[in-house]
Amino acid sequence: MESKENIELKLSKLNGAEGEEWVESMEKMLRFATDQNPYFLEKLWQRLEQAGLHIPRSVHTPYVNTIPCDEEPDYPGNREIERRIKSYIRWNAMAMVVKANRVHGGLGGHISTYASLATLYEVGFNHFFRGPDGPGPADMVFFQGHASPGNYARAYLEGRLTERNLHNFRQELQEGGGLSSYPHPYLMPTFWQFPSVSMGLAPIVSIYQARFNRYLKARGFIKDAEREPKVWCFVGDGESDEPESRGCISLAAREKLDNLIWVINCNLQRLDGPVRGNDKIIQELEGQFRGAGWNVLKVIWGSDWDALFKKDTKGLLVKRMEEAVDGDYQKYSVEPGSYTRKHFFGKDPELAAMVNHLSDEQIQKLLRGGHDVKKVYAAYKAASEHKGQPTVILAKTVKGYGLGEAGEGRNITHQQKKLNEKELREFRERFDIPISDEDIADTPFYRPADTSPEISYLLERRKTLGGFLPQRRVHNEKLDLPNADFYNEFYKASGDAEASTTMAFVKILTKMLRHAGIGRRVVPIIPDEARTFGMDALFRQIGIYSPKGQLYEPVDRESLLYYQEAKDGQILEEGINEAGSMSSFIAAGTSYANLGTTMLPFYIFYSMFGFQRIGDLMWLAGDIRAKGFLLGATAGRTTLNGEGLQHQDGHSHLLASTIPSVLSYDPAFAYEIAVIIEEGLHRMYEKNEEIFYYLTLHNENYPMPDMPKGAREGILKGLYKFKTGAPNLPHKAQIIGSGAILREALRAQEILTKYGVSADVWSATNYKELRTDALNARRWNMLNPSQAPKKSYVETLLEKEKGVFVSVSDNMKIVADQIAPWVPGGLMTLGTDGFGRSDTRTELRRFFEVDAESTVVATLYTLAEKKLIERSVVANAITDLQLDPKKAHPWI
Ligand SMILES: Cc1ncc(C[n+]2csc(CCOP(=O)(O)OP(=O)(O)O)c2C)c(N)n1
Ligand SMILES: [Mg+2]
Repeated sequence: MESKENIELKLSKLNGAEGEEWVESMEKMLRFATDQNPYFLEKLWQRLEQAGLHIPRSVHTPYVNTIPCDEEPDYPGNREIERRIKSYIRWNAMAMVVKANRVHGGLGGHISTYASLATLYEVGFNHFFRGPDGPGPADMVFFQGHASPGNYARAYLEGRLTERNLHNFRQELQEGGGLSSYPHPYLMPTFWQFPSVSMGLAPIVSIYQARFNRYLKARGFIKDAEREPKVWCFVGDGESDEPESRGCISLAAREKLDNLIWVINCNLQRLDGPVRGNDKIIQELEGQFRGAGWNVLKVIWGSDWDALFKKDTKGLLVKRMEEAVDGDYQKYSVEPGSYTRKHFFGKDPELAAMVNHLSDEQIQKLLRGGHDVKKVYAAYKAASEHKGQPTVILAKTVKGYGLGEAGEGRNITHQQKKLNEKELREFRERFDIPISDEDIADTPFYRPADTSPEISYLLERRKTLGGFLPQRRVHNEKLDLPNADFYNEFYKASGDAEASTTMAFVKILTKMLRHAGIGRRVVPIIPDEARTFGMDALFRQIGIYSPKGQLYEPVDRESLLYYQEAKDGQILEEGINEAGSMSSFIAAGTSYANLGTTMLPFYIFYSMFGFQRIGDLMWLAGDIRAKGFLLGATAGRTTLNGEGLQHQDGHSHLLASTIPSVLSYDPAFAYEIAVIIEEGLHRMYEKNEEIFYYLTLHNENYPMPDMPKGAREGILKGLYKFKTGAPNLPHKAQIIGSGAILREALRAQEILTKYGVSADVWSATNYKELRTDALNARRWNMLNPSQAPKKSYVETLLEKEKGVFVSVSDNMKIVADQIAPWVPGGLMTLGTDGFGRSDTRTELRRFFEVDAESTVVATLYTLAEKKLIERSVVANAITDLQLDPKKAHPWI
C-alpha cells in the first residue's frame, strides 16, 4: 500500500500541472461512466481512507435537483387537464376558507399551505397514491394537517363531498354535516385515516407505521405476494423542527424502510416568518437525512431553469444559488423580476448576461421545483422505485403560491383568510377559473359537469389507482377471544405467595400469548424496561422483532432466557423511546382499520413517562381511534419508592382522564386486572368499540386475595366494597382505597377498631368512569326535570352506607375528588400531591400522609367534624400513631 506521505505529496501536486491531468481524468470519467461514478468515487475514497488520509466528506450536495434533467422520465399524464383540475381545486380550497370567514370572522382555516402543496399532492393523486379498492392494502398517506381544504376541495370534485359540506368547513355542528378543521378520524371516521397538524406527530407515526407494516409482513399477517403499501408523509419545513419529526429518522434507515416516502414541502416559511432566513433549510435537512442513511431527493428548480443550467459551464449559477440564503429566496418570490435580475443574477456580470434574453416577467415566473409536475413526477417515481432506504423528497415551493399580492411569499401569508374582490379576480385569471364577473364577489365553488373531460379524467385516474384517498375503512375481524375459564386462575388467592400487580399482568399476558385464538395477534411493546417489569422471559419465548434477525451471538446465549432477536419476533423492543413506542402502539392499535388486520397491542412503560411525557401522542391515539392496552407500570408516588421526583407518578390518572376514549384503571389485585382485561377485549374486539385502556401497575409484592363474590360489575364501573368492617362498634366509616394503597386502607380498618370505628373498605378502580356516569345522570336530570330522576352508580352504591367517607390512594387527591359531589356527606381525600422523594415506602407513605395511620387520623377527624366523636379522640390518635402536626405540607 502506498504511504501516507507519498499520497500527500501527490495530492499537493494537484495545484500544479499534474493536478490538471487528474481533473481531466475525472472529467473523462464523468463523461463515460455515469452509472459507475458513485462506485468509482466510493472506491477512491476507501483507498484514501485506508492510506490514512481523512478527507472530510460533505453531507451536502450542491443546491440543485438531485435528478439531472436528462434522467427525468416523460410525464405520463395529460398535463393540460391535470393543470385545470388542480386550478379548480386551488380555487375551491381558497373559496372554502374565504367563505367560512366571511360568515364567521374567527373560523380560521389556511389558504397558503395548500397553495404551495397543490402540485405535490396532485402528482400523487393522479399517478402514485394507491387506493383501497385495488389489490393489496392501500397506500397510507399522511396529509399535511392544515392543508385540509385541498383534500376537501378534491373530494368535492370527486363527488365525495357536497357543496353543503364545503360551505360547512369548520362548522361541524351545522345541519348536513360539516368538515373538520384538520384530519381527524375521530370526527370524520370514514374519511380521514391519520390525524396530523399537531406538528411532528404525523412524521414520527408514519415511520412507525411503515415499520409496523414490515413487522406484520415478517410475521405472516400480510402475504408476501401482496403489493406492499407505501407510506407517504407530507411534512412542513417548519414542522421539521419538531424533535418528533427528526428524532426517529435513523430507525427508518436502519430498518431499510423503502416503503416510506416523506415529502417535505419546503416553502421556506412557517407561521411567523422564514424557517431559516439566514441559512437554507433544504441543505440542512439534506445533511441530516443523508447522515441518517436516507435517500434524499432534492427538487429545487423547475424546468425553466434547465436551459440556464446548460449555459452555466463555469458553475456561476450554482455558486450564486449556494450563496443566497432562504431569506433572499423568499424576497425573490415577492418582488418583481427586475429585483431578482439585479440582486440575484446581477451579482456577477457574466451571470446577469445569462438572463439577458428573459423579460422581467419571465424571470419572475421561473418555477420552483415543487411547482413543476415533471420534476415532482421524476422524484416520486425514483422514490417509489428506490430500494433499501427510505426516501425524503425536499421540494422547494412558494408559500401562498398564486395568491399574488394577497399573500404569495409574504410573512403574513400563513394567516391570510380573506381576499378582496380585486385579489379574487387576479386569482381567477391566473388559474383560469370559469367564474363570471357578477359572481366573483360571492366566490362560488366551481365544479365542472360530471361529463366534462376534467371530471372524467380525475375519476378515471383514481379508478385506475384503486379508489379515493383519504378514506378510512374498518374491517372488524371476528376474533376467537379467550373464554371465561381462561381467567379463572387469576380470580383465586395466591395464598402466601406474594406478587405485584405488574407480575399478575405479565402472567396474564404470557398466558394470552399462548392462546390459540389471539396469541399471535398480541403485540407487546416495551421501551427498554422489560427486565424492570419481569418480562425478560418473553425475549426467548416469542423473540424480539428485528428485520435482520440476530447477526451476533448474544452474551447470555448460554442462559435459558437469552436476548433473542428474530426476523419474526413478536416483541417490539423500542429502546429508550417512549414516543416511538407510542407510535408503534398507534400503528398496531389501528391496524383493524388501516390494514384490515386486528392486532392487540399491550404497551407497557414507566407510568411517569407515559401521559406526562408524550401526552399528545396519547391524545392522537384517541383521535385516530386506536384500540389496545396501555400499562403504566411502577406507578404510585410512594409505591415506587427509591426513584424520587422524576420517576414517581401520582398524576397519570389525572392526565389519562382528559382523553375521552380512555378507560383509566388503578387496580389493586390480580383478579381486578383479569376482569378489566377480559372486559376490554370484549368491548374493543367483540363489540368493536373504538376505545383504549390505561391500567396502572405497581411493583409492591403482597398476597393476592380471592375475588369477592359479585365484585365484577363494581370493578368495571369503578367501585365495589372489598371488605366489610367489624360488627358492633359505635361508629361507622367507609374507606375507599385504590392500587397498592388499598392495603393501607385495610390496615387502617384494623387500627380503627381500637377507636370504636367499624370501617368498610372499598376498592376504587376507576374514578373517571364513576365521575362520567354521575355527570351523565345529573345532566339527564337537568334536561328532563319532570321525569323521575336517574341516580348515578356511585350515588346508588353509597347512599345505603353509613358513616363518614374517606378516600386514600397513591395519586394526587384530585383523582379521587372527582366523585366528591356525589358522596353522601362529602369526601375526605388523602393523596400524594407534591414532588416525589426517594425513601422507603413506609417513610414516603407517612410523608405524603397516605399510610394507614394517616388514614385513621383522617377518618377520626371527619367523624369529629360531624360531631360524632370528641376532638380529643383525634388528638390522642395523633399522639398514639406518632403523626407530627408540625410537619410541612408534602406538596411544598
Ligand atoms: C405542535 C404544534 N405547534 C404549533 C402549531 C401551530 N401551527 C400550525 S401551522 C404552523 C406553521 C407550519 O409551518 P410549516 O410546517 O412550514 O407548514 P407550511 O404551512 O409552511 O406548509 C404552526 C406553527 C401546531 N399546529 N402544532
Ligand atoms: Mg413551511
